[in-house]
Amino acid sequence: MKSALVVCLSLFLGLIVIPACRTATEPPAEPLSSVSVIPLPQSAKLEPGSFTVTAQTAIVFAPDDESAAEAARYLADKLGAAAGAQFSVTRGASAPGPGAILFKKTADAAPGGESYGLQIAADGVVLEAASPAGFFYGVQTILQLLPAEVFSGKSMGVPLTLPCVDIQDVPRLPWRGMMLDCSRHFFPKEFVLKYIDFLVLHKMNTFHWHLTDDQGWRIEIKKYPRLTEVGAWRVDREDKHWNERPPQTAEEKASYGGFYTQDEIREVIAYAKSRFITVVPEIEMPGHCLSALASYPQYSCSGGPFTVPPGGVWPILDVYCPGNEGTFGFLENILGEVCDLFPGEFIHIGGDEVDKATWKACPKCQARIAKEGLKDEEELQSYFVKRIEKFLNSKGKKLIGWDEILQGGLAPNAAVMSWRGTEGGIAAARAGHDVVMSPTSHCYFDYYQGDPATEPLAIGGYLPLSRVYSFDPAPAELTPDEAAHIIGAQANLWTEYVPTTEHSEYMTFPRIAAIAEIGWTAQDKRDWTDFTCRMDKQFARYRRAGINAAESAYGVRFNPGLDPVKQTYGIGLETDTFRPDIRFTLDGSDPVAASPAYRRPLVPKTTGVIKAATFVEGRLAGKPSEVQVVVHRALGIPAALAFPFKDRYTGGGPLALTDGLRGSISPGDGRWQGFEGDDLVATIDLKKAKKISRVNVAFLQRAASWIFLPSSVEIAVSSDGQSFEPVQTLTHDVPALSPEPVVKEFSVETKGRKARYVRVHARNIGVCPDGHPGAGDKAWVMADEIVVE
Ligand code: TNX
Repeated sequence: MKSALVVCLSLFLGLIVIPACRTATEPPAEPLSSVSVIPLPQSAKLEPGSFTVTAQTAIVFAPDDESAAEAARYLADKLGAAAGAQFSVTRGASAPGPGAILFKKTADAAPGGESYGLQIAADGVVLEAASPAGFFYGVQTILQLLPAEVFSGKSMGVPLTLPCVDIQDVPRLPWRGMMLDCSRHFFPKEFVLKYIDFLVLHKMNTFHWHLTDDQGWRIEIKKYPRLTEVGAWRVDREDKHWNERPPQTAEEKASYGGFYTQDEIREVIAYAKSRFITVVPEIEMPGHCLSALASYPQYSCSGGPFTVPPGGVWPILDVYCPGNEGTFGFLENILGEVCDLFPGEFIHIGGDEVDKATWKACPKCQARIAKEGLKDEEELQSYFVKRIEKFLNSKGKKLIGWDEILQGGLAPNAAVMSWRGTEGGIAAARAGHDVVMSPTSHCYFDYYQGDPATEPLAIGGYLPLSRVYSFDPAPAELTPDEAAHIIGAQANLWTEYVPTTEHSEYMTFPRIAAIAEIGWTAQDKRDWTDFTCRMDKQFARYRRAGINAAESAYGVRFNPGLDPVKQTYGIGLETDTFRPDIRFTLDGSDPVAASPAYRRPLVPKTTGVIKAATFVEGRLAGKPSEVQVVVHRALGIPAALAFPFKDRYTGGGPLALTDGLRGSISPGDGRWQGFEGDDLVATIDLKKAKKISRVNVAFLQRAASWIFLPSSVEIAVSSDGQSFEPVQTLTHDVPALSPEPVVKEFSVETKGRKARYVRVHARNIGVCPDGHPGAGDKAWVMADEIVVE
């Protein structure tokens, strides 16, 4: 084999844990879930035998119980489509004979009324519930127990066989949510209805509809027609990057966008309601409202004029003016119509990211602060939210907002949606307020779900399926009473970088399956390996349903590490899928189904590239990934650090600087290790004195992410680890504010000097320089590898 690397397949075990899961031939080491249902039911006992639905199968519900009728008809429709036959739904206290599906009402509802029980036996099916929602969820489970072909919505000639099983099921949390941002990009009503069915597939019950933001107002308000005549439209700059879109000029007409009429909104709400989904509208205030101010500039501090921005706005300075009494009248009239339209308990009022500088300079806002005896602009925001809350409460509604509504004091009855981490949610729960957890770290579906090099452009971040799944919305530090205030878990699809409906499916799937299971299944019943095992069938359902699900979970990650016993170095290859068939190459070619199969960690002998990909039944799944590997003397020797690296950029942990893997131009690729405000001071102990010819370290500069090259890099060597002899100090002449990202190598010839210890001291520039948006904030210094030759 002609290859840049010679790899011996090392014999060690443990670096890669091959998960134990049920296969046809192998009994599981740990009992895994017996049914392939997502979200996983609280208990499911598989029994021998099966039941096959045929055109003769009767669907029966109790005569005095309408609560099952809808769900029974829904099931009949789905089965009818899958069988190419008509199923009749009849009333009856018991099954007319063997072979029926009986919907049976039970008295004992779990709180929330969403529980159900399902018994499938060879002679029939009994679905028990106390509420229409319980029956509906039971039907969803029946559909998942059938072959995936059922999800195609048409007859595919497969037998409709169900395994015999006894399921008792009840959700963990009462708010299982997905948010769709229809402002940054507008999606037609038809897609919103489809999105509701995506929630149905996963037993989710809350659709958070982000209807207004700077870049578009999407809800018809009868009293203020300009909101949709003006605010729903912007100039089309879709050919440019979101953050590089010039504003509308005087000659231009805004023609890109759209909105939902009140009739359309009622249709969406009714559709959702029949599927036990509550629609929570979000009307953003006091910020993220340029589309409204472009329509009615009198409710801003400056009076405008404004246009609807076609792309990114930062900071959020043009906001509603709480010094102006008219602003409250305007917002209350809007919210009045919103309250009349949406029957749900909660109205989301946004509340995030307001830059208070405008209020600081606004005489009306300052007069309000003085008149109301407020301390500062934070309290002015709190005053604003409290007034809006009073109005919503008067309409019988509850206010929910992003965690910034905690600033200056939380409104008395408000619920909090915690997005900037979980801290806001924890504080609110401790103060007795209800909380929906939705932190960026686990719930932001606009983030990359695979290696950015192989993904469509996204806003940034890195949120693969496994990371979503690892989220527990009930933080350990809460007491049981406090934790009872965590009413929900939700994922958010912001759409700055999501221009089409196809792309929003791609970003939503498969991560929606993980957030759904977080909300539904008890924490102690969730298991990642088991989930990936069930995801195999879930992917098949998505394919049958024609959903554009991302295959990023099949993408291969390179995981360098040390064998826990032998402390030898190797590179594990892993995916977010169950028992992947990974194939790799070392010669730079793309892997094919016949390339060598990955079995155990790879031990590179020479510098080169590894490419790897996953195959499912011989077909490439996801995209091939690749990494540059450098083989050198310090490979696999953890560097001792004088200052710790930060969680945000670990580079993979303690071995990052000597793991052989080079980073890309993207700081979020998982290979760069970052130090915030501190210097990078790393010492490597080669264990015995060795001849060293050169030390090479690369640093990343990306001013837009607060990451700068070090001001200097000093390389020193030592024989005892105590007294170090400087070899050379390097500087550079790259301007700190250069707009393009730069990877710069700092290389020192050591001319065969013998040393046991090598020390790299890279001086952080400390703080972001003048002229930078973060001037004065801590700067990052970032390296991927210390190469010792
Ligand atoms: C922050 S999350 C925002 C949104 C952006 C999102 C992008 C939140 C309450 N505000 O306006 O779309 O980040 O990830």
